Amino acid sequence: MRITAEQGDITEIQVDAIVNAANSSLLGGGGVDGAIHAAAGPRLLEACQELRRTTLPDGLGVGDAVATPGFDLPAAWVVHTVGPNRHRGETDPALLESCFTTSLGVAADAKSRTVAFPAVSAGVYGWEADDVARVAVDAVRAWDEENPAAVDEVRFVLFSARVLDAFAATLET
Ligand code: AR6
Repeated sequence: MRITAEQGDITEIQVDAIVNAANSSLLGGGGVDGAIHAAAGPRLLEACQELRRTTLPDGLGVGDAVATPGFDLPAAWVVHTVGPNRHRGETDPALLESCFTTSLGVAADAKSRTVAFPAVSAGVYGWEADDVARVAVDAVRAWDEENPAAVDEVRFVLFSARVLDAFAATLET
């Protein structure tokens, strides 16, 4: 698997699946979640509302993931995951690791060969970028070892230069 890091806006990335740092409601929010809903168009919110009415009446759990189409996005799929929120005392790295591994599994089940991730939990949810980078890179590498050739490429698409630096440094180790 090729694993890269770049600075950019994940809503513009041409991959099979982009991952959304959502919240349990799946009904949108700020940050990357707001940007993805704005770029995908209103059908994304309708698809999320449908999930809430059917399979996820209580919302999506922390560390879990679910796919919807990408609608107006260049990406075919959006894989929504919910990162741990440090401000609520969710400090267990296993929860964040699960966001990355579960999202890769959901993306692979949807036949995605290329997947883009943001820095889940590194914004509103208060995790340090260096910690997110370490957990994310280790999780993706471990998932690739367990699922050889299931996904060809993971791109970490980071909004700020500071977060890109954290991921680039981690990828060198
Ligand atoms: N492309 C890539 N990365 C982005 C983009 C973008 N367009 N926009 C922001 N980021 P956050 P969280 C970066 O807060 O910490 C929402 O309200 C951002 O700079 O989006 O998991 C949800 O609804 C940061 O580095 O996600 C939840 O309530 C990273 O994405 C809550 O925020 C994650 O920041 C989730 O918080």
